[in-house]
Order: sequence, then C-alpha cells, then structure tokens
Amino acid sequence: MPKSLTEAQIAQYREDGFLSPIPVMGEDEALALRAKLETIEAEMGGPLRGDLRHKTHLLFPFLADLVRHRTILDAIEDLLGPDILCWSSNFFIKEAADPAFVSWHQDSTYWGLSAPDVATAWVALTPSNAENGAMAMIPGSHKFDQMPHRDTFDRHNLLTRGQEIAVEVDESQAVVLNLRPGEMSLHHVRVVHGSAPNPTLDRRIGFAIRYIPTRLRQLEGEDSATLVRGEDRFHHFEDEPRPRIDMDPELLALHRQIAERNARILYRGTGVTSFNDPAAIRG
Ligand SMILES: O=C(O)CCC(=O)C(=O)O
Repeated sequence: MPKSLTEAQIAQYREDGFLSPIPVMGEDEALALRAKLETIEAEMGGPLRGDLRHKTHLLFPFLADLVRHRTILDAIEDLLGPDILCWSSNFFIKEAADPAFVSWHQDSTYWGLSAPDVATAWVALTPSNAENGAMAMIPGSHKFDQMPHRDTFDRHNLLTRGQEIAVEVDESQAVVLNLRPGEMSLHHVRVVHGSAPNPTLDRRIGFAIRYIPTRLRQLEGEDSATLVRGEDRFHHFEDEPRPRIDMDPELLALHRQIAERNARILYRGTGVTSFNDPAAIRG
C-alpha cells in the first residue's frame, strides 16, 4: 500500500522517469524558505557559490528539515522503499536575466553509485516554468542505459563539468515541468533532462534533493549520506550530522571535507579537485 502516491502515479514514474507536479507545502511556506535563503545570501555578501551549493542541508537547519520533510519522504518511500538516505542536495539557482542553463544529461553519469536507484526531489522555491527556464524531461529515456557524455566546462552550464549527452536528443519529445513555489517534481537518475536560461526579471530557485536506498554503494571512494527514514542495515555510507545552527563552525569544516571528497568523485579524470576551483564555479 503506497504512502502518498497513487498506484497510477508510481506507474507513471516507472514509465516516464519523472512525476510532476506534487504539492509539498503551501506557497507562503516556500516563499518563507526563499526569504531565509536570501537573508543568508545577504549576510554572506552574495549568492551561495562553489561548495556552498553542494550538500547545503549539512550547513543550515531549514534545509536539514526540508530533506526530512514528511511529504517528500512519503513519496520517495513509494519509489525507493522504506530505508532512505539523502545522498546529496544542490541548489539550482538561475538569476534574473541569467544565461545559466543545464545541458541535456543523465544524472547518473559521474555520481559513482552502484545502481540507478536514485530519485531526485526538485523543490521549487519560486515558480519554475517555460518562461524562466524550468527543467524539461524526455519521457521514457531513463530506460536507456548510461549514455556517453562529453565535458564542456561551459561556465554558464550549471552542471559540475558542463557535461552534455554526446548523442542526438529528440527535443520535440521534451516535457517542461511547471511548478509553483512549494511544489516538487521527482525524477529518475537516468532520465534525460535539461533546462534553458532564465530571461525573466526574477530568480528561479530549485533545491534538488538526491535520495537513495540504503543498500546502494559508492564505487569511486569513501562517501557519506544522511539517514532520513527507516534503518541503515548496510552502513555503506558514513553518517552525517544534523546542523543545529546556521553555518555551525564545526560542521563547516566537516562539510568542506565531505564536499572535497565528493568533488574528487564527481570531477575524477579532469584535474579539478574542489567545487571552489575557478573551473568549477558556475552560474
Ligand atoms: O535546475 C535545473 O534546471 C536542472 C536540475 C537538474 O539537472 C537536476 O536536479 O538533476
């Protein structure tokens, strides 16, 4: 018996590789999260950059709560089962009138995980639509195997290596995911997706949360994750602590170590070793 999705929604996810939109919280609540982010940005003197966009739930209690949000986890449990790790999270922020974009790609390409059983909950903190560069998906493309990608390191490409699929994508099949603040989409780690720039006068902000079942392994080195539901009987990933205060100095040091280790996995073979490397700064 599913926790929150209907059997039809689960079947649609399995068929298309994504599901959208799913309400998570009220619009007011999502806009309050945006305001919280923007207060932090104002205090820090600008948008989060480099490793601060990676696993940001280890640095701020409001994001630690979001990755544990019951509505999100109920839907994830319907797709991945009861024992769930939050493996990662990333802010995808497109500024107003911003050339930043995301090329067609499969998430699985450089993540090093042992199986393609990974679901992303992409939570909208602003509207996300065809006008401001929402994600678009190619239905059914998650059923393909891993496809070849090439790195571009285009500085406007929000992906780590600016990677793009090295084969033709039939864009006429693309489905744009329209979200209101407080809604999420769910997508499979192998589905082909991307997004266009944001020419509008407001920012487009999404927080992408990557969930895995506890049985998965990291094949490319040591890794850590946050148990967010159920039990971890495998201990393939080191446990991560929950932040008590914003930018807790002890967690900041740990977060940096974790991010550097993750960067070595995600950038392997490129010479880049940190999200703070100039070649890795995006947006
Ligand atoms: O936010 C975007 O436009 C792209 C995000 C993305 O590729 C992802 O969450 O996997």
